Amino acid sequence: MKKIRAILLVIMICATTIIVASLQAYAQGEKSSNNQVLDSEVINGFESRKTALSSLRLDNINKATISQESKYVTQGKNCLHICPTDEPIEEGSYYRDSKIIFYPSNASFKGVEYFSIDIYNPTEKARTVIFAAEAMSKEYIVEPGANTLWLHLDRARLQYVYTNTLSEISLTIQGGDWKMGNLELYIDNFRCYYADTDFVPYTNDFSQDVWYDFNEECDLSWMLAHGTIKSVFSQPLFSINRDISYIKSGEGSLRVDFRNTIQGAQDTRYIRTSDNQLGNLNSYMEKGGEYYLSFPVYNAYDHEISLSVLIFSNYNDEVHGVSTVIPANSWTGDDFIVTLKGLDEAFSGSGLDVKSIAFYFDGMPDEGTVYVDSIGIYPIQ
Ligand SMILES: [Ca+2]
Ligand SMILES: [Ca+2]
Repeated sequence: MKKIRAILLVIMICATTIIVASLQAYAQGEKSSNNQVLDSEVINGFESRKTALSSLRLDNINKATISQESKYVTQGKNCLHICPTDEPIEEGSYYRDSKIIFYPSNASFKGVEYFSIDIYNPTEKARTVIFAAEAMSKEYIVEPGANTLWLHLDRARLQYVYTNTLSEISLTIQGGDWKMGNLELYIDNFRCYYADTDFVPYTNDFSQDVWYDFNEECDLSWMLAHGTIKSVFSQPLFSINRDISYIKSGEGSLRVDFRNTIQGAQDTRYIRTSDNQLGNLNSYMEKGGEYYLSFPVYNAYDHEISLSVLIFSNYNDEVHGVSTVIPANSWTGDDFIVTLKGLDEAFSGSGLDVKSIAFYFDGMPDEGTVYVDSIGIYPIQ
């Protein structure tokens, strides 16, 4: 029995050593990929007010200063201290989201695989923040005390990173009720980590009849929130769904979570395809035009909702549209289509230069989910 205890003790000590070693590596800001420690570079260490602030833009942040408090510094001697909310404007009021935009200038972004940033929250309330680089963004809860946020760049999605044109990286702190108390954060050690792996550039094949089947994570790159977005924390959230209950074709569908603002107001219920990322409709007209556009949508709300699908021309006009009502927990009907000939008429024979297809949902003040299975063009049987 003693022997077993001794063995267990050795195992426990070994396990603890491994955990401590990993935590130390983590605390030192190292990031490994395939067990290799990646090279990293400090993008902003907030060492002097001049260097820290010359590469930043602060929106809605009343106070940003350089702090020397060693408790909060994780790199060099100084860090950035921000207080987006000094005092409430009036009882019951909310303060807005606060955004810090970094304009990186001292690092090449060729091959960047991760960004990281250390945030110390000296208050007792957890805060919600979004760390974003172009189309890649992630929501985090910043707990009281020390936090390190890691943003993984899906380089297949962000091919343009390789042209070094990553124009801004941002950290947005969610606004809230002033009763939550003062918002105060310390930020330091904003770093990028270079990749040691290759990636396969992603392209969408628009020569096929199904332009989007939402089978790949990369397909998320081609859909956007549309209309006036009230907050990044409540804009529509896109993800690839794998639950076959909400798939009509292929292996995935686009899941869209519609959300409300922290004050309970409805954020935009509109989404659309990226500009000029569709197949060539004129080529289908040349083949006789006996085709239709199809875009099955599932309503996962427990009540009926309305949907209008609008086709935008290159001149940004809503040229053509169709509307329907989708019952609770149902797909749009098979007749919810746009015929190519109908579209051609709407374009008055000037050529089918379609810029974007937009989905305008309506009748859902509450938060909920819809799924878009695919967007494609099919021959009329
Ligand atoms: Ca520093
Ligand atoms: Ca699909």
